[in-house]
Amino acid sequence: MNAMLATGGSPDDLAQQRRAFYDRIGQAHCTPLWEVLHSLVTKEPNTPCLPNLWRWDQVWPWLQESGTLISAMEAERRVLVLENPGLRGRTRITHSMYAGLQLILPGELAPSHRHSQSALRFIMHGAGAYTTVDGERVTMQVGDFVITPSWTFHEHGNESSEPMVWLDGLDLPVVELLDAQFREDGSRTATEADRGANANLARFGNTMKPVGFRSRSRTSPLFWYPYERTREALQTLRRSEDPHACWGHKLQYTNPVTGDWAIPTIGTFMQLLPADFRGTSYRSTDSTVYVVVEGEGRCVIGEQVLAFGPKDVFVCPSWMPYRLETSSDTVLFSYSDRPVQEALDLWREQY
Ligand code: GTQ
Repeated sequence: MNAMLATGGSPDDLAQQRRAFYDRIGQAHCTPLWEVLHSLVTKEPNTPCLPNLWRWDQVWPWLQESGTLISAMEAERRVLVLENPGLRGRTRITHSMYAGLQLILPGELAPSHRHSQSALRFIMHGAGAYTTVDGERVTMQVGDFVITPSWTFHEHGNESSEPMVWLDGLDLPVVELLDAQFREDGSRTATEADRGANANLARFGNTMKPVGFRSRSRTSPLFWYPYERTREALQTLRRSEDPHACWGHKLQYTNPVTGDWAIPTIGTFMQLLPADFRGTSYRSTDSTVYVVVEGEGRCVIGEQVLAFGPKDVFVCPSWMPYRLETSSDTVLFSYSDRPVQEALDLWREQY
């Protein structure tokens, strides 16, 4: 027997001695690594995140019901959070990303505030509601991708005659992990300083920028990426190149001034999969949230087949292989923490 080990006792004695030792050092907030080493430093990602699909047909009536129970003003943000089944109670769709469906009814206003978290809006239903970014108003259409950069005042309003729903994607869990969150209520109202997003698109949306422009943040100065343009780009690609075996025709949204990600903490993408596409298996370390814009198909992941249609949302956890298949032309928006992983030299993919 090793001379350094406590000698003379039975295995039971040793187990008891160890437990007593752990208790003793535990009182001073110390704990032995060897009891947890292999669940801590795992061979591969060991995410609690599970694959799941949220069907629009199921959540839309609940969104409408939420509209009868609380106003946008009272709620501040009237949102149904999409909570990953493996992360219940933790207000997130993946370990690192938040997703919620926000409803704003005709005539409503969701009041101004700002926070450290970055947000994206991906428009799913309705037409003509707006959001503001430091007083600049964007009127949103289905399929548009809109950025609310970190620490910019934003409010949402609906002067149209129909309800509007968009998906909110935020980096809340990342900012929480880092304990770097701040928030502040705003006093701006929709009537002040609304200049319209067309000027934003004119400044930054044409592979040009205003002379003398200097960025003050890493977030894209372009905050509105209209679907019309994205859709046309994908359609043009489809005519000029073969689809990638895993992801079809796929573009990532960029900050047009730096060429880097549009949001420093959230990678955003749009892809077109032709009808009857049979994607090959793919996996990556960034758990990914998909929003179906157009088309029908399925995501085959593990033992599950997630059959999707327009406005459904589904999630593919880190490092789980999955295949995308379609029955009609399909457009998918997606987002993940890829920029964070890339910045830290952690991101991996395999196909
Ligand atoms: O619109 O500002 O879904 O602050 C969660 C937190 C939306 C928003 C959310 C937020 C917002």
